[in-house]
Amino acid sequence: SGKRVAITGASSGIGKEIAYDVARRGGIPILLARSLDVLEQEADMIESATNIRPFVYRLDVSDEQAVQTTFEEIGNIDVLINNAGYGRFAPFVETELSEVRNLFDVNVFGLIACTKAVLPSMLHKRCGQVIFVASLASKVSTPKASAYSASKHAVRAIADSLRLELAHTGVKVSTVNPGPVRTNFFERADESGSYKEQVDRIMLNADIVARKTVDLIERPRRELDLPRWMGIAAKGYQL
Ligand code: NJP
Repeated sequence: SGKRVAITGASSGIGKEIAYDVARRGGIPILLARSLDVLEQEADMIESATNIRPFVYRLDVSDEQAVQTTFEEIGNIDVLINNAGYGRFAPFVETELSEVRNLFDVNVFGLIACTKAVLPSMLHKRCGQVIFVASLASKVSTPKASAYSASKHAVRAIADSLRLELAHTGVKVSTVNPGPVRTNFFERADESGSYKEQVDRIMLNADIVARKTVDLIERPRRELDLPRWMGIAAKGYQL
């Protein structure tokens, strides 16, 4: 389709699979993450698999200044996929406030900054799309996940508000809420391994989540829960 699709958190997991899928469908992926070397290798692999050369930029989404300058450098973007994020599953009393702040800096303020950076030109063109990778945790809270769940509730709220605000502007807003997905996410989020063990049976593969996310570019929808029964199932989980 030739659309220029910027993907944050493109160096691993869901974001990496999204990048492949965008290129396979003829779009031009713009890969963003902190690990530049990983992104460069990934771009080579995507190019040899699809003949499409992705663009690559190092970006820490929690660095407001860097977000601004990086998106200025990138220029025109048709779709922004706000995917960068991480989780920390730990008892509330054992979680330092600084950890909560850091999590919000990435999961919430990071995507606000990225979205602010791309919206003016999309509004000017009266065309564009912002896709938020939130989580089932934006709807269902589980124990030992207060900060993560709050951050994802915030993401969904931002997307819902923005969608209403941008109605009739030509800019579309979509939210994806995946259940547990087989990625590196749990290495950082769940050091005890207990959550991963519980959800292992029902984990989705990242390529499926990516495919459904990229489908939203061709057929925009407001919100997508993956899979749809997960919302009910997740209520039973104890960490
Ligand atoms: O995780 P992982 P996923 N600035 O760890 C990047 C949500 N989700 O693919 O910077 C910029 O494989 C990091 O890159 P790097 C989840 O909350 C997941 O599963 O190089 N980028 C890497 O590319 C998240 O929003 C599950 O370290 C930063 C990527 O983020 C999204 O899906 C379930 C960054 C993380 O890749 C992708 O996570 C669910 C920063 N400061 C929602 N910090 C699940 N896996 O079960 C990290 O409901 N990144």
